[in-house]
Amino acid sequence: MADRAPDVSIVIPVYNEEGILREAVTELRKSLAVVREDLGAPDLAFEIILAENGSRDRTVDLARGLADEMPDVRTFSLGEPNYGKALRHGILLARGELVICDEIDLCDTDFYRRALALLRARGCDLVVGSKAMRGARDQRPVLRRVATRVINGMLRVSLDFHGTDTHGLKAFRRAVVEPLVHQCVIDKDLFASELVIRAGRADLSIIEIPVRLEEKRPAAINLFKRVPGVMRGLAKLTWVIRFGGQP
Ligand SMILES: Nc1nc2c(ncn2[C@@H]2O[C@H](COP(=O)(O)OP(=O)(O)O)[C@@H](O)[C@H]2O)c(=O)[nH]1
Ligand SMILES: [Mg+2]
Repeated sequence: MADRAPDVSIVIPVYNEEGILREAVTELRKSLAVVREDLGAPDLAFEIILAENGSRDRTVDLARGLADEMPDVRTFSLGEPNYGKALRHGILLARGELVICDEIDLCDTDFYRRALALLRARGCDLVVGSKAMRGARDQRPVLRRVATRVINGMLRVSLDFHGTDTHGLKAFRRAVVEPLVHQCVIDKDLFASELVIRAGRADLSIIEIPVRLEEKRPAAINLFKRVPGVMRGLAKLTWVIRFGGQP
């Protein structure tokens, strides 16, 4: 059993999360038992990849401790803070046929259950958890909800994006999405958006499902501090995708 490749890899970028890391991972592993049961797949094997970079608190030590203690947890640490780079590296390390991208303040196993049911029934290649579509319930502060819609609006106008969300929860068939990960050129916050946009343009079969978003703690980085980087990322993304230019 120890050497068996996992069926599903859960990739979670983590940055300065000493306050919730151990509890979140412990809870997540417990909830996975319920997911297996709900899916009628008692043998479904998961791995959890904690993709860290740049933390200045005890996150790295804690993540390593968890990985030593728990056979299904792996971690790596990459240097300067960079959400997209960590997520990308985590996806490329994933061994499961299916991959779930989550966030440590969400660990939304209800999304896992619904997304895995769709993927296992071969209903699609990529499931995007949307905070903004009909049926979603986003309990973040109003400014953050508005920011999500503004970014989506910009992606629609500049890149002809047809969905309602690109950031956050995702699940996909690794063999189909991995080649797109290699094509992505944007890191930081907008890597996930580039991946979803490339998936749409590559005609992958994508299903958005509504999620209920309840964060275990407020976002660590101030929204306004993220604006310049996101705007630069959007400009670069538009240039690269629309005009095929090199960054
Ligand atoms: N590796 C890594 N993870 C990050 C970074 N910034 C945020 N994260 C993680 O990404 C997830 C979402 O971050 P959060 O602060 O809640 O921002 P949100 O996406 O706007 O809600 C959490 O698991 C964070 O620990 C980063 O620079 N590097
Ligand atoms: Mg969050």
